[in-house]
Amino acid sequence: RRATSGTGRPRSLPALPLVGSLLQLAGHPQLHLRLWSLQSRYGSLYALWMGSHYVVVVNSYLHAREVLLKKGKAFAGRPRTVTTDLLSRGGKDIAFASYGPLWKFQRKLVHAALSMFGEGSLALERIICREAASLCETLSAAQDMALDMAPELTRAVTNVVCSLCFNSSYRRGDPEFEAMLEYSQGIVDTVAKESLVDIFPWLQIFPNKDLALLKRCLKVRDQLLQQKFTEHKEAFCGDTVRDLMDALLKVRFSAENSSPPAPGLELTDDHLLMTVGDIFGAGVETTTTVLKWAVIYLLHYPEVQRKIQEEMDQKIGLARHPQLSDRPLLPYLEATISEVLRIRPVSPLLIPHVSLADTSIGEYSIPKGARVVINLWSVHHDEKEWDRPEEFNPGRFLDERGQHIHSPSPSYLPFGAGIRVCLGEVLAKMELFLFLAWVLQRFTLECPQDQPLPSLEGKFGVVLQVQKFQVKARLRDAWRAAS
Ligand code: HEM
Ligand code: PLO
Repeated sequence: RRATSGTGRPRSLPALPLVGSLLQLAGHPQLHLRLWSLQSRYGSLYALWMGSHYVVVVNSYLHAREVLLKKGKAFAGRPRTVTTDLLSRGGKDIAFASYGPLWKFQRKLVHAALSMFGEGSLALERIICREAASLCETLSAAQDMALDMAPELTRAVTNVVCSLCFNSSYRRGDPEFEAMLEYSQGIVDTVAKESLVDIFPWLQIFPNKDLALLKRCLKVRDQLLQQKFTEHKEAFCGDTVRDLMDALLKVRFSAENSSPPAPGLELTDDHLLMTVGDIFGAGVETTTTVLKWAVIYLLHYPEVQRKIQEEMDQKIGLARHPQLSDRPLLPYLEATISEVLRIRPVSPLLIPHVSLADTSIGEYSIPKGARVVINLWSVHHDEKEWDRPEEFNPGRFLDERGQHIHSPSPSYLPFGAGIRVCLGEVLAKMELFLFLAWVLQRFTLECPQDQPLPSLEGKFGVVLQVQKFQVKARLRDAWRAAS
């Protein structure tokens, strides 16, 4: 037996012909929690059948690291499903495209573009601060009223990615922005959540409410993307690259002028549009979700909010705005962000991986073509690794003196790891830091008096969504006095 192959298959949930193990999963809409609790009966690594698909579920960080890092390439595939194929026009994007030369090329291009416009660039910091200022103005205007912060946070985050992708932004009440909010919600509600059509593709021939909603939303998204694409093609002159769309257009034009085209690396219109669509979609939904979770936890733990504000008062004061170079000065805020990403992982099951060859995880052999689901929820709530995992405690990310941030356990992978690691980690962290610092310097966030604290229970889907809630943003006395 070769060293890479294990001794046997992981233990499997009972499975019936055709439906597989669905009886075990039916009636549990919070799939991450169900897969987490099945560990007690089947161990941390087990298998199940989603219809005819063999799925391996990983719940421990050792196995997760083996899949993502040590054997990253062997597990770099993605499954094709009905909903993600619709979203990405058959895997022409990055996130839902399987491993291959074109996927690698798209990742490299986006990575280069993000480093050019974003990470480490003053221009991006200025854009985020502009949006933070506008968010604070909206909160000021709503002084002491119960406010649904979600659309305000979304607009702030959207404008940052909009600047990066399209060199544009939205004003409050802009109808295009309202349309975007609506279609994106529809997509989040219907895509990649192991719904029945994804398990039984033949179901798509029957009328299906979710699928119809997804198609309707994609039509609106496609119009928006197409319009941006047309505008960019018309304005593109080859010299100035203003945004991600220009950067991709430039690669396209230089490929057209070089003959013969590099084999296997032909970036079609669809590839270009789906790539931008991914960055735009991921850029909006992930960061916004984390900000909402952060606000919810600050409402539940006012002492954490107070500590962040004390740290800010001491290190930055009220006479100037927070900036990125303040990150090392504000370890408690950074620790709070880390703790939010642990306790409510945005992507509780990552995106499923697929084994590209016969391989193994731990002592178990895994056949080529297996879907591998990494349960990040389990990894972030493992009692062997985390002291009282359901307790929100930013302090666990700080050293004894509370001066430096550190990762207390290898069981922490909010952005995944390895060759499929998140492309937006640096950008997301810049935004989370600046938005929260700006808001908390000026306001104390409170739960409106007549309302219960917002729910800490997430709603499973392609991102772990929050339930609707309202906030009262009270201008801090210190800020009022200082200004
Ligand atoms: C993939 C987390 C923000 C772009 C992922 C994955 C995770 C993740 C867990 C899947 C890794 C895997 O399947 O193994 C997060 C979190 C974010 C965030 C927690 C915010 C706090 C962003 C942003 C962008 C982005 C802002 C865009 C600029 C992507 C892309 C992929 C990805 C394109 C797919 C990578 C691939 O399949 O090769 N992210 N993400 N993410 N993320 Fe993020
Ligand atoms: C969010 C809704 C958008 O309208 C389309 C979209 C594109 C990329 C997806 C994103 C959605 C959800 C979060 C995803 C992202 C790619 C990587 C990211 C799945 C569906 C994560 C967290 O893995």
